[in-house]
Amino acid sequence: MIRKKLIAGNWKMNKTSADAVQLAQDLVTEIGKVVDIDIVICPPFTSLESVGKAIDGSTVKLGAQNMHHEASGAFTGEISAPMLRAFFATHVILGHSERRQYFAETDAAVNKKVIAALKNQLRPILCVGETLAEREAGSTLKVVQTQLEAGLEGVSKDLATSVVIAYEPVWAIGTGKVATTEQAQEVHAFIRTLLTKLFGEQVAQKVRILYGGSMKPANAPELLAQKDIDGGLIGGASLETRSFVDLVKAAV
Ligand code: 3PY
Repeated sequence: MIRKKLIAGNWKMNKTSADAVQLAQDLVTEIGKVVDIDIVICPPFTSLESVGKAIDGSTVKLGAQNMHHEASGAFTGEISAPMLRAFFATHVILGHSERRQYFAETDAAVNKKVIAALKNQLRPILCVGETLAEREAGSTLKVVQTQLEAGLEGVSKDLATSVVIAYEPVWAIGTGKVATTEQAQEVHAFIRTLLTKLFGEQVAQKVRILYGGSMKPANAPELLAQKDIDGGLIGGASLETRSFVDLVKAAV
C-alpha cells in the first residue's frame, strides 16, 4: 500500500494576518502546484480566511489548530467545525500536546472533537505522544495506546481513513530534540498495529501517521524513509518559506 505523504505546518500562535498571507503567497509560488504529496498549512484562526484566499487555486490545503465539538452556542472564544468549513478548511489539528498541557484537554474532549470534525467533513489530525517522564518510566506505548483508543472511540471503519494520526513525543516539541528514527518508527508501527486491531488491516494501511516534534529539512529524509512514517506535522520549521519548502521537497 502506497500512502500519499502529507506535510502539515502547525503555525501555532504566530503571525499576524498580513504576515500569514505573505508566507502563504510565498508557499504558493514555490510549492503551490505539488500534487505528489498533500500539503496543509494551519494558521491561527485570525488568518484562516485570508490564508484560505491566498492559497485558493493552488494544491495547498487549509487546516485549523483546534475547534469546539459543538456546532454553535454559548462557548465564548471558541470556533466550531461549520465555521472552519465556511473558510474551506479541510483539516483540523486535535489534541495537540500543548492543548492537553496548557488547556487541560482530556482524551474524552479530544474524542468529541474528532467525532464532530468527521461529521463536518473535516479530516482530524489527532495528536498523541508521551512526555519525557512517561518515556523514561517505560510507558510510551501505553500512553500512546490510551490516547489513540480514547481519541478514536466511536469512529466508524468507513470514516477512519479520513483520520490522520500525528505521533508527537512531547519531549521533542520545541526543544530541538528529535526522536531517533528507530524510536519514531517503533511507535508508528505500534500505532499501525493498534489501528489494525480497531479497524482491520485494509483501513490501517490507508491511515497516514505523521511524525511531529522538531522535524526539520536536515532530519526529514531519514524520518520520512521509515516504513510507517507518512509525513510530518511541522512546528517551527513551518514558519519560514525556505525550511517548509525544503521539508516538502524531502517528502516528494
Ligand atoms: C512541533 O514540531 O513543535 C510541533 O509541535 C508540531 O505540531
